[in-house]
Amino acid sequence: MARQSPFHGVPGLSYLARGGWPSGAGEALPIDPGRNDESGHEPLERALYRAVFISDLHLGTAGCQAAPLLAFLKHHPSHTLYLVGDIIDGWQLRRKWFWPQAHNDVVQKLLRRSRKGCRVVFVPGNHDEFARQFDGHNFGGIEVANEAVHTTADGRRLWVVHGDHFDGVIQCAKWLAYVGDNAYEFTLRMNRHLNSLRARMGLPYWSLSQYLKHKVKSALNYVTDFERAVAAEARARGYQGVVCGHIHRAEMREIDGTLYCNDGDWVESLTALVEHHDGRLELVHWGGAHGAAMAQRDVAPPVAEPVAEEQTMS
Ligand SMILES: [Mn+2]
Repeated sequence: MARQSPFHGVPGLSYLARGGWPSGAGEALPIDPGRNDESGHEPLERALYRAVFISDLHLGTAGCQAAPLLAFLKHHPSHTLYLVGDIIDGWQLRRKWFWPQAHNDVVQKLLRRSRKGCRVVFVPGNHDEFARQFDGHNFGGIEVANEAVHTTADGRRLWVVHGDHFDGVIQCAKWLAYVGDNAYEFTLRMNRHLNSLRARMGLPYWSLSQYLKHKVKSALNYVTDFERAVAAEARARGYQGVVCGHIHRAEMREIDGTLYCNDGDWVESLTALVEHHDGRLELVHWGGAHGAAMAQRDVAPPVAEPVAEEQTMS
């Protein structure tokens, strides 16, 4: 039976094709890329990327940036797509049902991508831990795996895991309370009000911002500890690197000889990790700054700009 291209009819691709589709394929899109599995079986035709990793979409919350995410997915077809946890926010949905059409569109897009031949692997996180009981099962073609191993085109084995298990290891699960620029700016405004009130009450100045700076610093220590702990575990398990999410902080660097990649999130930073066909890994930030992405999402599709290029592995 004839199978269509996995990206047949996806408008974003013709946009990319105009921008210079490799090997002069023009509007003719790849047909049946096949499955890119651990057996080393290479797809017959090329999608734009060998693999794409995204995490922390938090579908089901108002914070989820579904529109830029849909635009990103359109423009980043791949042979394999890893969903590295916190895709659907079961914690929030239990509290309050929030499911706009755009969130449905994301789920539909993921299912459609799988139907059209892209291998989609869902590695559940803590916010969608309900899915962990389905380890090894398959839903609409989407494989559920509590952890996965991705082998890059240049033969490196990367451990793919959400990362929440390391919260316990570093004993600081409350980090989220202290990060986020918006919350920080808000507290700086609060500081002014607080101190004008204190002045009227005859109390001395007390710096909320100093206090919070200290808190932010401990949050940064948390991030570093998290990164080191995850990389050390990957190394102990014999992998050359790790891809995770969870802390909403995109990063790619070597830690003691192990490649640490965090694909970021789709709440604030709008970042993803992509693997090129030669095995080169790259962090992409959709549409530059968050504000720019918000401004552009209803106008022209932004072009993802690389935010970090991988250091050569020793
Ligand atoms: Mn998480």
